[in-house]
Amino acid sequence: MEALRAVFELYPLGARPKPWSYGTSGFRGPGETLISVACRMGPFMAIRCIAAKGPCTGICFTASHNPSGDNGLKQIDVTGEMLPEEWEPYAEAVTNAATSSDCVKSLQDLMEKFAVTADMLKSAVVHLGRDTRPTGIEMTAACKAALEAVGAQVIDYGIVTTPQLHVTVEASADKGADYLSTTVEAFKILYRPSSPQSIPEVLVDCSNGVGSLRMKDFAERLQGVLKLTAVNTDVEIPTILNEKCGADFVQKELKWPTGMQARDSTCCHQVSIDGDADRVVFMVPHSSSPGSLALLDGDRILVLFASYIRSLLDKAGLSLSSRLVVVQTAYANGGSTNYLRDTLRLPVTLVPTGVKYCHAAAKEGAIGIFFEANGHGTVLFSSSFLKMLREDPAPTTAHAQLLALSQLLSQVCGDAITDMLAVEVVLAAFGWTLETWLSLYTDLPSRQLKVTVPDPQRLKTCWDQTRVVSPEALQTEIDQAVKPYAARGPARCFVRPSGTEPIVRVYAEATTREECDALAEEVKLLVTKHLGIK
Ligand code: 16G
Ligand code: MG
Repeated sequence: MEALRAVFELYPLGARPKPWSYGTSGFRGPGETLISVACRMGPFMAIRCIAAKGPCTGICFTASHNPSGDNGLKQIDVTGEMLPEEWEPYAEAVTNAATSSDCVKSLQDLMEKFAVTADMLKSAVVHLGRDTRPTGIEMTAACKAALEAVGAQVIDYGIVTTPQLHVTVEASADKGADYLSTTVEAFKILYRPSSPQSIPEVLVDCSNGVGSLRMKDFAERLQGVLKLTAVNTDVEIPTILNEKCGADFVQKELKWPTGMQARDSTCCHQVSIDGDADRVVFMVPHSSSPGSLALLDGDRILVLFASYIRSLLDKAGLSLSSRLVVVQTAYANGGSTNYLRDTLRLPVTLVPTGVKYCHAAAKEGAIGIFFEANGHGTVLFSSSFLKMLREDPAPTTAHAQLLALSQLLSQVCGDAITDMLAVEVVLAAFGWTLETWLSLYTDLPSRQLKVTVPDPQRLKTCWDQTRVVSPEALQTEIDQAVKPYAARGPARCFVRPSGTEPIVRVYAEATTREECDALAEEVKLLVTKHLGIK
């Protein structure tokens, strides 16, 4: 452990505004402050690999849709899924240890707790990957140095999308499959356009991030099947990453990303993915507001996938609606939840914000579909359901299609590119245009606001984040504020501390845009009244 301590000395804990906190999806902050975190998390993930008896774990250095100066770590467990929540406090203890010796001690405590010896660490394997941010190079180097100091094996994939690294870890554990070949083959089985003329060109805004590299691979492999054109692919100029482009920009600003504009949607589908390619949204020209766009977000992708899977199950003669689990968060637009419940007859399981909660809930089903409104999501198929499909003595085409869908869609995290391909599969199967898809239901007007308060984490909510638990009086006053709006139609409002920014978020839905704005502003004032103004 002396060698490890010496490496930690090279990458000391830098200045940081406050102690590191794991957050919604892993450590995130200004890139240069994360070098020591990357260094420390290397041996940490080696310990996790041995403790969980896996062939390997992984770390992807990415800050997703954040500005290019930020960076982050997405830690991948032995299954290819996210690090289990119980391990988050251990990770925080290691990253916040004051000195190199304290950090070694903290890792040793963890090894003792999980009966991992220094010798065992030599058989650990940790996969590393990074997005296109420049600080990822130094983070990788620091992490590698610490892993080598404990004798663990490092496999560095260089620049990869987050979903791709998740799949390489999963593949070692399970399938041994190749990401591109598996997904492309599955797509070719599933994609059945009614005629060559009906095949749209798919224009993909890649946010000037790592997704552009993978998109080129897919475009090449799908030549003659689907025309994929990547836009915003300049990974050489770091400052333009996520700048006026990408899924987060489009979803929050409701604006066309750089390089895109209203186009005839019958021959051109326009799509936007985020900086690490794990979120996707579709866009269509707004019917009544020339030049602007209507968004086909994660809620609508969920509804589309749920409709498709229902139809495949019917065709396969399998009735499993009770084991078809549909998962949303409180940010899901009420219009989508109503459509799922009333038209598709699928009740929704509500979970806290963050893929880890959605994923865990979706795993409960024979088939579990989850999407956050912001475009994170996938469809999970249980191994027993897949086995049943494979072994059914009277298989139908729908059986094969369900199996192919489980190959196309990531089983370990949301993948923007394969989600996008699956949307094309469903639209072609139903013969739907983007407008038909958009017309399935109407969004309830909604409004999101950020509130800056001295200590956002003082705000505590109930598990699904729909109600404030503390300060208690805040919820009572929010209820009072919502009442007059609810008397005029469906209205709701909730607040929660962000897990990625030092702010509180307010979300309001009401019958008109004006009412949403007014309700959100009222509740914003209540938040500052109870939590103070910064
Ligand atoms: C992260 C989460 C995303 C969540 C968002 C919420 C993952 C991979 N990503 O981006 O699921 O919607 O945080 O951000 O889990 P917030 O806590 O700032 O509202
Ligand atoms: Mg992302």
